[in-house]
Amino acid sequence: MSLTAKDVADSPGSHVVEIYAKTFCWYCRAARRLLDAKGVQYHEINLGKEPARRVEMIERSLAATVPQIFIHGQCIGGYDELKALEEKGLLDPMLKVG
Ligand SMILES: N[C@@H](CCC(=O)N[C@@H](CS)C(=O)NCC(=O)O)C(=O)O
Repeated sequence: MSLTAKDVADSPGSHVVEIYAKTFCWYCRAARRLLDAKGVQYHEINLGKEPARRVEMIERSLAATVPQIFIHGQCIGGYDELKALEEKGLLDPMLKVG
């Protein structure tokens, strides 16, 4: 099986913000809402549509709950951690680091 350009573009670590999520998940919705309110773009991996990528999420985050959020390829945790970073004023600096 050969990789498409989309496969490469969507490969792990290729977006500044990545979220592994499910459609019917309160914490996923809250995370999207926080990022949307800040105007932050993110790449979402919907495990409902791509269930095989759950293994990838667990390997990268060492966690099995959704959402799992990555910034510059580094796992920051779920919604609670995202919200805590925002409340401490640490999220914006993390998003800017190249
Ligand atoms: N503290 C976590 C809670 C995440 C959580 O409990 N997510 C639920 C879905 S809303 C979950 O993953 N449940 C297990 C599953 O769906 O496999 C966070 O802030 O993200």
